[in-house]
Amino acid sequence: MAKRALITGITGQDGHHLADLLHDKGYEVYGIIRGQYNPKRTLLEREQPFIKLIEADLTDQSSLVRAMEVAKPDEVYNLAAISHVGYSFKNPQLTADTTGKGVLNVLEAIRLSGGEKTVRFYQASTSEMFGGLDYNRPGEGYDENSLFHPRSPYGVAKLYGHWITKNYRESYGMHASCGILFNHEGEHRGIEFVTRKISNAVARIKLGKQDYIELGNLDPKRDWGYAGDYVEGMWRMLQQDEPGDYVLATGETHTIGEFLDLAFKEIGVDDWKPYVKQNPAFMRPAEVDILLGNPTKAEKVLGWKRKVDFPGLVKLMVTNDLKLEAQSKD
Ligand code: NAP
Ligand code: F7E
Repeated sequence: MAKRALITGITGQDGHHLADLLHDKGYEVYGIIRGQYNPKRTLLEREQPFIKLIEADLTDQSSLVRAMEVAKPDEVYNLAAISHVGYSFKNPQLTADTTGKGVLNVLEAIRLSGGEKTVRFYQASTSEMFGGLDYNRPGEGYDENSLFHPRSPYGVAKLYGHWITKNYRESYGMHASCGILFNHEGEHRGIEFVTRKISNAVARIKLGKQDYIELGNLDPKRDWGYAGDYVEGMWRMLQQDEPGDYVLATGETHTIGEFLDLAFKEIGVDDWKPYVKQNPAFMRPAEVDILLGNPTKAEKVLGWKRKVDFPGLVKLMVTNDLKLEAQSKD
């Protein structure tokens, strides 16, 4: 019989990639969609008609219990969250309710529907829990044993989600795993994140639709990988006999300036400075200066390794946006 998976955050970047991966593996895929009118629904129904959608919200416990009863999943992937760090400073309580307490709501829905011994659970933890203060082992990268020091309401809420997942593993013997994922990007990345904002603007500049791009702090460094590679790691975590925590990262870190270098080179521009303006509106009250991950455990235990490298990622994103922008009128 086909395995059944329930994905929260199905309309997000990772939800898109993971649904495709599980469908290809023969799973029956259920996805939670929120809101009485969700504009992403039409696109999703067109591009991924195999997904069975269930209306629910991470802040509404009863809706999650109903989702469990409808989907009867073998595996639950909790990807839903307020995931934008800048937005979380402006909406900290909503972030706590969704990104933090929402995790508890999903775990309780599994228990209330009798799945605590049978359902395998994945929690989308994040490198933002480390906070980028390089006081652990400078230069070596964060691993599963590094100290946490979140620097945003998002990071703090995710840390609650991380620990409550471990707590349910230890208290109730649940097969509950946390993937501590470093930044991952790609063609389905939201336009509000810096990589997609850049790849989209570069395409528009090339096509004469836009003159420049406004950005915040250009100095932070990120360990950027490709989302398609990372969902494979999520799935592998739930196939292990024992649950656990795993860092997924590339082991390389790059500045936003380096991303701009490669992205503009794709359209034949060597010096991007005339096309970039700095706008303090995109800066954050506290910044995560550097993120670098050490994925050794995932490579050894899960046999996972990223396939797309940094230049390949930038190329993939700019190429995709050039195609989309050439097709769209605005
Ligand atoms: P994303 O594109 O921002 O997607 C977030 C998803 O959460 C969307 O489907 C959104 O639905 C849904 N959502 C938000 N509030 C909800 C609520 N109250 N009830 C139900 N659904 C809700 O995020 P992503 O990049 O795919 O990331 C997936 C997960 O991994 C997130 O938890 C994120 O925090 C975490 N993570 C991401 C990265 C990364 O680099 N991408 C790294 C580490 C961890 P709508 O479409 O309706 O808004
Ligand atoms: O910012 C700087 C910004 O919003 C990256 C989420 O998926 O990864 C993501 O969080 C850097 C930051 O991603 C702009 O200040 C400059 O230093 O693309 P981002 P993020 O904050 O790293 C982690 C791992 C997650 O878990 C999150 O869910 O870029 N930056 N100028 C800018 N950032 C944005 N968004 N927009 C700018 O104009």
